[in-house]
Amino acid sequence: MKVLITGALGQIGSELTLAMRHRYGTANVVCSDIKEECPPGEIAEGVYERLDVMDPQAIAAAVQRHGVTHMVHLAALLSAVGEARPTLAWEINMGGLFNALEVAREAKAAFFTPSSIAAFGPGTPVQLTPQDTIQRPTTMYGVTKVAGELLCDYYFLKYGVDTRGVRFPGLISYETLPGGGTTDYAVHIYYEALRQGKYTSYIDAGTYMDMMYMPDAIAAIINLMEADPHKLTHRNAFNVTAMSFEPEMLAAEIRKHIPAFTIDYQIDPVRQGIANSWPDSLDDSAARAEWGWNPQYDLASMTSDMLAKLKGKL
Ligand code: AKB
Repeated sequence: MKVLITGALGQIGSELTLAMRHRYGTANVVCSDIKEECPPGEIAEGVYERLDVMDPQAIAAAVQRHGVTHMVHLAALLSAVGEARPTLAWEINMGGLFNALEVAREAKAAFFTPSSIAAFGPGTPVQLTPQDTIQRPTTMYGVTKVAGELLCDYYFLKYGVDTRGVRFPGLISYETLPGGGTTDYAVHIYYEALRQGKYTSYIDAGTYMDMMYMPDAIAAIINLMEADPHKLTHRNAFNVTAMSFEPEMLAAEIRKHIPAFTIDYQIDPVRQGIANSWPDSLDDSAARAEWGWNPQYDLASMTSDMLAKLKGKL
């Protein structure tokens, strides 16, 4: 197994690279990103390729050079940045995905790329959103995620590329900050709780979204990639979730560790509008049945761990 991860210096990739190197061997996981240099640290101990996913020849050359058998395509713009720069979001999210899929087809490489809760829209059932349901998102990010799911299915059905994906909720982690998503508040709140003892949320009280702690997200990617293909009825992409909460619930959980913590609100209409268009909670029973999805962290255990880890870091 030789894995190439694109966008590997981002929030997911920086942790996935290390987890995969631990599991498959440092020499077997190529970290790639658009950044010129890999920042110093543990991730720099393995192979680094500077790779622009808009350059198909460069992706193909890297895949050939390293004898890649599995690709994890993470390079993408998130929802809030996507609304600010929709043309760029379309170009990178769809153009980059198409380029990467073409390389996977030529190289006969297995392929994982994440979708998102953003693949749903206002017409989707809000509670326990089913695996197979209406997908009419109203954000450019969401449009690229639905189109991406369809494109991955197409490459599987037409060319036999082993494409797999999950619809990630908001991901919470302490290693690398998320960049430009709607759910980012649920990461920033922990930093500000420790730094300032208070947080001003751009997402309103009462706005529920699905969330997940990064160790579960990493396990989801690895477990789905390793799953027996004969057991997969679905492929692109599985609903996965670990918890659903709104800002007041998160603040109350933080208060169990930092009793003086306070939250107030200054709503960002763009990100609030995006959040309002997404489900409150997903039904992830297909992932549980087909490849054994079973998240380990809930809001309480995630909050204890986040605060402990971040305290050390800050
Ligand atoms: C975002 O908020 O854009 C992402 C996502 C849910 O895909 N975290």
